Amino acid sequence: MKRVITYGTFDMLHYGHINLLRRAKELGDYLIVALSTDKFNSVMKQKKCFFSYEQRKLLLEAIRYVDLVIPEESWEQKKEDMHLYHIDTFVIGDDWKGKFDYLKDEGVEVVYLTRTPEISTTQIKQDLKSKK
Ligand code: C2G
Repeated sequence: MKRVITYGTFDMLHYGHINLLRRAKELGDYLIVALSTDKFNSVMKQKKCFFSYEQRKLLLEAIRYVDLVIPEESWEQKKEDMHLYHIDTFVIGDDWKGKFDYLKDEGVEVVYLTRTPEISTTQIKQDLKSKK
């Protein structure tokens, strides 16, 4: 049972997120998503979410590729998570390329997947604003 993990905010879920999650699941048998909490988003990522953690969690749990959703509360938890959840592969979009290579030292494979172009939560918000 190959276990894969990814991390993110996943606000205003869109097809870019789904493309990432589908490809992440293709890398193994069990996919864990560490979902940024509201506090982590606002304090550490300076992100203001449209949906709350509970709402974003509900959406992610409805996706066929996702097997478990856990909270992401700090930048530092990844190292421990690799052992706590017996992870084989860490995967994230290539906008983070190189940033998590240190996790290889924990014995996991680190994979950066290409982002889906032209779609982002920020873009959706901007488009909605301009369409008023
Ligand atoms: N993503 C993608 N294509 C897009 C938009 C997002 O592949 N058009 C990917 C991102 O690369 C990321 C995941 O979808 O792997 C979630 O995106 P965000 O919610 O924006 O995640 P981010 O804020 O980058 O959080 O500790 C890591 C951070 O929590 C990552």
